[in-house]
Amino acid sequence: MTSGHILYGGQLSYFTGKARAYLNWKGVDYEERPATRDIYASTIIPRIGYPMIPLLITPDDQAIQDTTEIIDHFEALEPSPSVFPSGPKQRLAAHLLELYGDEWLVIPAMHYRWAYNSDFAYGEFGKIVAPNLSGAAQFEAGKKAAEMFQGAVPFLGATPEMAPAIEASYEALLDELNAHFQAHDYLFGSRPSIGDFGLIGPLYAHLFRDPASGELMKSRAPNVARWVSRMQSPPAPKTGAFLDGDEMPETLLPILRRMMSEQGPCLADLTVRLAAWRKENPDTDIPRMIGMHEFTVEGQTAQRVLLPYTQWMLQRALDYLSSLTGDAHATALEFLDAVDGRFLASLDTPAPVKRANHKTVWA
Ligand SMILES: N[C@@H](CCC(=O)N[C@@H](CS)C(=O)NCC(=O)O)C(=O)O
Repeated sequence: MTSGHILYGGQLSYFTGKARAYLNWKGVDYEERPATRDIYASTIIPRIGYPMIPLLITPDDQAIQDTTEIIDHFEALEPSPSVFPSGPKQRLAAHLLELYGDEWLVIPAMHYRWAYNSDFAYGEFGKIVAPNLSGAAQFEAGKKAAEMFQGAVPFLGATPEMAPAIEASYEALLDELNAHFQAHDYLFGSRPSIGDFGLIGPLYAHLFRDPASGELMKSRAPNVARWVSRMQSPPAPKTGAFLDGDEMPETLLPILRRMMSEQGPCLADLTVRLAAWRKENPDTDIPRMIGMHEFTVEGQTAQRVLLPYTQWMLQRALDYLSSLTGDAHATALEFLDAVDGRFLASLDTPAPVKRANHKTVWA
């Protein structure tokens, strides 16, 4: 693997945790550097046009923002060992769990960070944005920088009214994951998949490293905490195998059912709302968000943002599903039936999107 990559990010960041876990497992030679205020101004904004981390700079000076695109980049350079399982059930489930980790578990991640760990988070933001300050001045700089993230929390659906439902769902998810990681090192055996990398985003920086959340995880779900450590510092990079025969561990089924019952209706609604938005706004660039819609967790309903980017990640799973034929397709449908996800097989995306130049654009 080529040397000399730079990853700009931070320990406190959801998506840096995902990229770091992947780069460490894939054996990429890289150096992680903090995304300080100066780096945002000198590198991140000039290279991609907006403030977002992590940003990977390759030795030939390509800038890649977006963890899925970073992973695709290295998987194309070195296809084996792959983080994409080859069995249809495992691969489809892996794509879906990336979508769940990236685009849905942001709800408990943000809730727990800002409800229980805000002082820790301000301090951590301070260390990154103002490394030359110290004490109260650094804390205040961190608090200021954190306001943008904190301001987004209600839009993501993590409102005080939703807190009991979010916590009930997350605690049940921890129990389900704990049962799974009792028997398996990773989601599909002894090798991490794209699904593991999706889940590590929320489950590392926010739900493991933030102290109050880490205590909850370690006491309630120690096998999950061990998986998080294994993901961040893989004991044996580039090794391991997916379970033989496209086996789908029974312990993953409740997790996928939870995803389908919570995120599923929002995914279906997004495809409809995005198509309607395009009709009303022909020839317009796709904005980051196109409105709000209802979501329900544990019987509690609130509103959250509609993000076109989410459809891009959904399309990756749907495109994979529609590439399957014959027995492989039938097997994938049986798997979807088993997790109450059959609706995905007939889900249309009338306004498909793709990624180009760090943006989500019409396909
Ligand atoms: N889909 C992107 C998401 C990256 C992302 O949301 N990064 C956060 C930090 S973990 C950020 O910089 N957010 C700034 C913002 O949302 O404006 C990826 O996979 O890299």
